[in-house]
Amino acid sequence: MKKAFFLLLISAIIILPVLGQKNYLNESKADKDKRMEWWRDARFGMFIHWGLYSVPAGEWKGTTNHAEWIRTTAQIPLKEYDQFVSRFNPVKFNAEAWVQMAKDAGMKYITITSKHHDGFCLWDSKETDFDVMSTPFKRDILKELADACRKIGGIKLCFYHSIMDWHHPDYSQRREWEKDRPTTGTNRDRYINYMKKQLKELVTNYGDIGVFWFDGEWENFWTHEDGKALYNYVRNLKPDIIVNNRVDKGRGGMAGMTSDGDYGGDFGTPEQEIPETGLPGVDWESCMTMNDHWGYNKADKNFKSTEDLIRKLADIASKGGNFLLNIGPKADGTFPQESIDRLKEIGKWMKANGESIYGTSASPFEHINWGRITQKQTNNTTKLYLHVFDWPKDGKLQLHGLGNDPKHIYILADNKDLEYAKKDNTIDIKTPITAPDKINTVIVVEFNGQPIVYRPPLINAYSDSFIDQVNVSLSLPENGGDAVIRYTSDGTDPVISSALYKNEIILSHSAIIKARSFVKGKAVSGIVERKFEKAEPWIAVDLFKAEPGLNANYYEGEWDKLPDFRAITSKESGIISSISPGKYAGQEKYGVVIQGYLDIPATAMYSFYLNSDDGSALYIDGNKVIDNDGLHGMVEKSGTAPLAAGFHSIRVEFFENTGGDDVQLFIESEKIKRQQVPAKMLVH
Ligand code: H79
Repeated sequence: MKKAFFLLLISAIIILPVLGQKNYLNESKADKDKRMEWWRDARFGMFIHWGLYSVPAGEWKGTTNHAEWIRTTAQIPLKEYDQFVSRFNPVKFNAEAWVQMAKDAGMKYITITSKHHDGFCLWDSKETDFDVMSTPFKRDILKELADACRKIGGIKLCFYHSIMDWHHPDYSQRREWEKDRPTTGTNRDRYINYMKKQLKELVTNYGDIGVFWFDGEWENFWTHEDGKALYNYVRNLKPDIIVNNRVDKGRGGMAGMTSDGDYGGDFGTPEQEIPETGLPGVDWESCMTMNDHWGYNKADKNFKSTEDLIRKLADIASKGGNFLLNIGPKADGTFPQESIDRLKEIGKWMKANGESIYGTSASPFEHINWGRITQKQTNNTTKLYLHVFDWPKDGKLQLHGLGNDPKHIYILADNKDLEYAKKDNTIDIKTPITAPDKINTVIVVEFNGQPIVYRPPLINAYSDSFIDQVNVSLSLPENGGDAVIRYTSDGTDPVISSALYKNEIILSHSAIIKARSFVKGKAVSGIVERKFEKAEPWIAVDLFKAEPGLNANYYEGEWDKLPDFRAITSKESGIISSISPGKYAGQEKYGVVIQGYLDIPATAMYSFYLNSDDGSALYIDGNKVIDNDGLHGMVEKSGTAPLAAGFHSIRVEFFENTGGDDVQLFIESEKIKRQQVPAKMLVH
């Protein structure tokens, strides 16, 4: 004992100072809160996707649906792609103008691509010539932005840095179609070192960097161990830096939140989507394009309206998240005019209403039908900010479920007081007949102390359908005051004489649970309900012989939805060990039908998640479980199936038109953590 302790002590004394490396993966909540403070207050940032790909502007040999992925989506050989280096000359680039536009829009940080997947570096890097100094422009873009941020003030500079790299030879994973880049002699440690040295340049030479925003972590090249190590590496370089969850392997698809487990990363990264609800205590940032591409695409005029963007910002803030809104600058160094216009309009709204966004936290209310709510506490008062999207036509806005009285209600933009009356638990606010702001008028409801908010209870259960029985628990949301829960299971509305909830409800028959909060014998919330259905498990089949893998049949053709594959002759077939595009990966205009059996370990309700770009469908035992058809980017759809233990026939149909191509299937049950359907479950 003593000896072991002594050895431990000695090694700690010797090794720790030598390496000087601290483990930040078990940081205390207090330390993290301190580090995240500026970021949580900021709520709104600008994403910038800029690089060589702005030169082709989305067009390659007549196809126009490309952007920052163009090298892969148009399958451009490296030698040809490298020629953009001599054509990158953004003479109109003006760092101060960019920073000023972000600031005037009400944004608090800029996250720019120091390096995207193509591997091109926007700064003067000692580690590579594939950087801006090799272009005719020869100016360190990140340096100029860093200087501009310092000069103008109020904007933190952050870097997006791709782990995946389609240029560096030692990033040894290749695109399927890339036959001219052999991987012999590659060395993954050398690549990781390259990345580390570059990250060191970025934190050392560009002022006070706020965030490292990693991406491209999903390929097999990158491991969970790599993720944890890189997280610690950059935290050791700059202890107060904030790092997104894509540094490690914990993110769940495009929904972007980190799965349970010991993963590195400080915030979740939903991409092109806004979560249904926020999660208490979880930091996240939705990143989104203004049109349909991240990098500049000259043909893409599908810009979201200013109304949509302002409401998305309020929606995100009302759920406790940040909004990272993207700009794809042009090859001449200017922003697209459509983006400039929208930034200006958002800025106008933010100037009058920013207080309802910055430093706010998630709404204490459930769904509100006229808009969203954010809140902020200062000293002894709490302000609720009502973001009214749908202005009341009858001059009366209602807020339900309040246990105490406000002290003051007014319109944020002009400080105009509004009259109100409170009866039972509802406030009626007298509103002008026309909306002061057609997009989003913010009304402030101010309280001494905190508002008491009575919300409907939560109905918690693993899933809505079950095989033998389901355990249902009811709970009150936070700050529910002195409310109790009453419920019914016979379809009637809960009243004061309905059952008082005490213990978990165990259902063994189909039923509708309805629940409601009560205070002092009076209903104080709306009613929530959830329907639970008992299902018969689909019976398993006997297999005489089961070989590993599934049969894949490959088809060629151009479709915009799944064709009737049974009516077409397949070009090729083979066995694959996962649901994937198989040997056609990276190609265009093809379809794959994957068939065989799922070896289900135990009788249970299973959830499936089918991700694909473009369309796909999942059939189990001949039933269509998921329809994810149509032309689209990576989209996830889900479905459930009650399955008896044993073999079940599975069929996945998938097609790819142009652009990115992928198909993946995830499985989950009460007992099995969400995961890609493992090879051991797939047989034929
Ligand atoms: O930089 C922009 C895009 O170029 C980049 N992220 C934003 C911020 C991006 N890279 N890839 N994609 C977007 C789409 C990739 C989706 C997938 Fe996956 C990768 C599908 C399957 C692997 C991630 C991991 C989503 C599902 C599993």
